Amino acid sequence: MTVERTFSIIKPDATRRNITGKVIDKIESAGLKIVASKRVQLSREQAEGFYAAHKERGFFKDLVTFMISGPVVVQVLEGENAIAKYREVMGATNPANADAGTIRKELAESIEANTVHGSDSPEAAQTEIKFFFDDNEIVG
Ligand code: RTP
Ligand code: MG
Repeated sequence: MTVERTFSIIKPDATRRNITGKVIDKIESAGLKIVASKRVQLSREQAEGFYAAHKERGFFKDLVTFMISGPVVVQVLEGENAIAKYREVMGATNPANADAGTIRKELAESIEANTVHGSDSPEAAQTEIKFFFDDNEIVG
């Protein structure tokens, strides 16, 4: 059994629609434990830094503009195989392709306004957690 931590963002489409609780319910129902959480307004510089790996992609500018369009909730999730498990709970990037029962199938608006972010590897999880949280803000 591998207990891991992953990094989650509840995106501006969810805070705007006041459905962060529905997202959190999906996370907790899957057995993932929220060990850190805060609501923040990202600056353009922060969002560009966070998504630096995507900066050559055609959707980069729109993605950054969307991610700063309102507050987000950043969280650290802990559990067995948390990284892969959360990606499953999230569903496919495009909600049209997401499986039934996933966050994106049930709640997302579009391929861009897709409600949640989750780390896609252990390396990304570590970098992304450090981007937003000090060790003393994470209580396991
Ligand atoms: P995330 O990083 O947010 O967890 O999502 P992901 O791995 O499923 O998707 P990724 O390919 O990493 O893309 C990052 C975010 O960019 C937006 N996106 N827009 N307009 C488009 O074609 C497009 N493609 C991706 C989405 O918000 C996606 O989550
Ligand atoms: Mg990604």
